[in-house]
Amino acid sequence: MLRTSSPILKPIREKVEAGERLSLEEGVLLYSDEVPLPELGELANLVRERKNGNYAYYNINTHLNPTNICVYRCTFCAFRADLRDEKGYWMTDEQILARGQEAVSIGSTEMHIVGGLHHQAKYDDYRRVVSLLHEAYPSLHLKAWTPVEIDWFCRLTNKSTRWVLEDMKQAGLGSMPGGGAEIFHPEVRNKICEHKADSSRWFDTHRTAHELDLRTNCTMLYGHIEKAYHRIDHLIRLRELQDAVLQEGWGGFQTFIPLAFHPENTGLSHIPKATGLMDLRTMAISRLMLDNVPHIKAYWIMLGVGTAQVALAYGADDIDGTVRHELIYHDAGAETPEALSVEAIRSLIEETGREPVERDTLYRRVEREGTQWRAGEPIAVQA
Ligand code: V47
Repeated sequence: MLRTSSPILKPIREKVEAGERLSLEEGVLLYSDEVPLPELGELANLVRERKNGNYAYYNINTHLNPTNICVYRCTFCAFRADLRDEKGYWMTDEQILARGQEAVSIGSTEMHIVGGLHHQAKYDDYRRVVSLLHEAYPSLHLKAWTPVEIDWFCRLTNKSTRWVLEDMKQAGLGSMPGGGAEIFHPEVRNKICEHKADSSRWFDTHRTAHELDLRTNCTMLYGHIEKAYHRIDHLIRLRELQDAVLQEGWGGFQTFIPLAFHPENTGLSHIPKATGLMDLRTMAISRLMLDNVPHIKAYWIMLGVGTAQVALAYGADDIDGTVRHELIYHDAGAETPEALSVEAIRSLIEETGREPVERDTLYRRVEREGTQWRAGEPIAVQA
């Protein structure tokens, strides 16, 4: 039973307590200023603790962006570069392998790989990023490419999504991150990233990945030109795909990550960054709407460490990782550190009263001695 009870939330509170699903209208209502944030947080926390108890997960991970050169010009992106830009780069094999070596030497279990769509690179150049790392460092889980890259690879090869995913899996792909989702509703998507993979391509790719036994994440980019309706529509589309893939008996989405837009150095630099209260509200609403996704991540790089800590009481159960070499948010003005030590991440979780649990990408408990580790049992959560 919850402590507080404002009349506007009464019907929603009753549904959440009974484990019933919230509608689009109810989701939009939760964005109203009349809904008190602490009470919303309390409801989201109820669901969070039902699914994940007192655990707060983190991993030891490293990022790799093989290139920032991109044929697309998404208005929200500060990372991309033109072909002849001074800041444009394509990483050499030596640089990629050095990043893998660095990752393994600090005990990383995961490499998060995404990049631009280089005008002149071939499919094999992208495949090679995965195969090089997988062959040299087979214990490193490669969480790579979004449907935007996969769609591009389909065009480069003239092959199907299934072919590309199967081929990447053979090269060493372990799972897919949640990026490229932005906002699915065409009223917004057509304004912020009109050329890249649309919502149906995004969903087809994840569905195919799930069918091929690849787990994936999902995201939502908020705090730009979208309205509450577009956010809730986005969450419901994700919930529907998850229903469908779980129905098939496939693994589906593991984690949802709400991503606050960072305006610096982007085509939308006039838009102020979302406030901490908006971040917490979106975290809580995400937890309440996505009743079939096991984890909600408070990505500390994007939220800032303080808000990420509070988010662990507003629906989030995961804080991402120690992270190294993150560029997408830092190019867009993020003031968070480049990385956190394991001690720092554990102690910031402990300070919130939660129990830190090191997980691998597939949410198995990590058993470790220094930089050597093995995946233990899956961490039990309620589906
Ligand atoms: O798709 C790009 C977003 C995403 C900006 O799966 C921006 O574990 C804010 O998906 N301001 C990529 N956001 C990052 C991503 C992600 C991050 C952490 C963990 C996982 C995971 C996935 O970043 C893009 C886009 O939505 N983005 N530019 C910006 N200026």
